[in-house]
Amino acid sequence: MDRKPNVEYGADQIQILEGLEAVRKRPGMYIGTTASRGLHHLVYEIVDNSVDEALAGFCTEINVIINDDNSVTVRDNGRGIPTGINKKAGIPAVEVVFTILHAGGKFGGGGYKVSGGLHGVGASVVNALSEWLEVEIRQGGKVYKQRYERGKSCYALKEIGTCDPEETGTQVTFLPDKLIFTETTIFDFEIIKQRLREMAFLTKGLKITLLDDRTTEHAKSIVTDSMIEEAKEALMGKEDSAEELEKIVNKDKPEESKEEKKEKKYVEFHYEGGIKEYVSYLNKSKTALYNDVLYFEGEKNGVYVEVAFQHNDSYNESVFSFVNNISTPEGGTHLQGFRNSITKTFNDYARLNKLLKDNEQNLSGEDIREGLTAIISVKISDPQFEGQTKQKLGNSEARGAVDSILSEKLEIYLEQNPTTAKLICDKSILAQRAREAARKARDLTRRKTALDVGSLPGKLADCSDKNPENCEIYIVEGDSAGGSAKTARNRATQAILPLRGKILNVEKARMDKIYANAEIKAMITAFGTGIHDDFDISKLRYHKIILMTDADVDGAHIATLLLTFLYRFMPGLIKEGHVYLAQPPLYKLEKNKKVWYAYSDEQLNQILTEVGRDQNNKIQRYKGLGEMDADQLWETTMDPEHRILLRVNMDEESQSELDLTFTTLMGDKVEPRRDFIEANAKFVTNLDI
Ligand code: TSJ
Repeated sequence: MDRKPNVEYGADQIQILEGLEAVRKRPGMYIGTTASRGLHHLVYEIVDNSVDEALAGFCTEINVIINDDNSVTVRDNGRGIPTGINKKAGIPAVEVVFTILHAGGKFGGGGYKVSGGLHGVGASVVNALSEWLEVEIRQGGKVYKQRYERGKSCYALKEIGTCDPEETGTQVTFLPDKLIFTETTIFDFEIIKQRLREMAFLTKGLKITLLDDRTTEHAKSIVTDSMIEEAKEALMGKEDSAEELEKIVNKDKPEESKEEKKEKKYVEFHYEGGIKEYVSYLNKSKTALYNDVLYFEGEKNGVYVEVAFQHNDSYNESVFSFVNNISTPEGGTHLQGFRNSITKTFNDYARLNKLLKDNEQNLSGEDIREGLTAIISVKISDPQFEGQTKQKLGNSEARGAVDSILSEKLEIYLEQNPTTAKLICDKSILAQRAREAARKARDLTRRKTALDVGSLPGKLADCSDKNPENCEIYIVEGDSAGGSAKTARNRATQAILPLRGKILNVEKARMDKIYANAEIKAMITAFGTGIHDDFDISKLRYHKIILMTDADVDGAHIATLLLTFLYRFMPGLIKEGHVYLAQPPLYKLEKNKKVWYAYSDEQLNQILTEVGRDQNNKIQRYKGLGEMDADQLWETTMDPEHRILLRVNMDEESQSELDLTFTTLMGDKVEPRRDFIEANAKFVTNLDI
């Protein structure tokens, strides 16, 4: 096989290479980041093309495979990327797709293109950022192939065989370039799985499969600076190469953990009901208010609209909007259209049917959306994204299209289903009353706080530094641990807020009760940002919010309750990476007047291997923070020089999956919760040492 790069470049090719060289020079401009998130974007970028083919009506199945060498294969049964010569470029259309920037989907077709946000930059970007990429096309009974290395074609598109003329499609395999993705080139099955599930829900009828074909797993090790220093010392004079360092860092690990055989994994997503099934999926751990998931679709002014929703008996709004299969966490015109429509339609219905009396106030949108799970999905040929993160739809025609299609069809539905209509109206009226009570409670606390100056919570031991960037607040479970933490802390930069007793589960409480809760009030005033629509991150008083709970099941539960509160009331704190979990040690080991702390069972074993498993080893298992004195707490958990913090992040997870995480963990139904906890020890996070 001819694998040496094609070296005879014409003027066009030189331009092409300059284009792709620009991508390799500034990958962040094209995929946002070269960390894990950007790596996974490569997969979505390729899959989006196959989804476009499905939306155009020519593809019914997409297969994604993570191969053992960490390359990824995406295959579809569409028409196959056109192989004929593109007149303008003078090369096959498929080569245009892979070598010319922004050439994706500019020819032929019709229908709606998936392009916007960080997606839609095209297959050429993936090609430029891959060590190698191979494309295989089945078309007209022939199989075509081309290979590229770091964006450069290795040979012209060639026929490599024949096939059944009925059998058509495109297959792309690529290996992300380690020179670009320096942080990691290892794909995460769960991350890809979630996005593919979302894609399948949003494209009804399309079957998407994912196979993790990797069987070797190179155990991830956490290598600290001190380990590297030790390794360097041990090397003493030998060549200081990365390889040598790695050998030394790995040498003390038990043999079997270096390379582990792992199971292949496979999932299939195929939803004939599309977003209607999406809503059922999101409500599976909740109690639905009625059996139906309402579903409406239609097209107006070039906007294809789909809406599905169902109420549950919780108090949270879980509404997710998409444009061309891309999540719009900041909403936009399509979401406005949805909100206008349901507010107007339910008020009209309630008035007409005397569920709201003439002297009663209109229901607010918020009242109607209490306990609502909804998906709004629009497809539009020229989406305009606005806002700082370009995640907000701007096209004004989408507002009108969603509003009028939904209003017209929802009105008819309500007339034909009076039982469901009444259940929704009754719940909204209850929400209206609770909102009124909450407003009164809130006004009361406002008035009270207006009286005492500064009005920070009494239990808060604040820090003296006034620059929030330098400041951290420890939220500590229990008064006794709170006391040790107050003694141990650095008073200049570390504030301590001890919390007593059980934290209110905000998933199960209405606003009036939440506002009356002392612990929650204390956190809100201490942080300074306000909540919900009033949230203002510029008012944040501490750039690190550190949850410090016992290293046991109860501690984990309390941390989860706190995270749920933060997620529902101040998601911006998590999004912006201000929330951390402290990691208290599990064990203390003493020998010959030296002390080690271990943060996991594996680490304890590792230390024991190092120091020898002698009789006189003194091992203490910490059951709670309270067992440590102030010095120990400082040394192990609070000293910025030595502590381990886990940063809580939410950017790699889809919004709806995160919502599901919290409702599953904190909701009423026991079964899904148990399944979930067994399946995932997740939430978190990356290490911030
Ligand atoms: F672009 C790509 F390489 F990323 C890619 C494209 C990757 C994969 C896995 C699939 C595809 C792809 C493209 N699947 N199907 C298509 N279809 C077309 O490119 C196509 C085919 C026919 C016509 C036509 O008008 O006849 C138009 C298009 C856009």
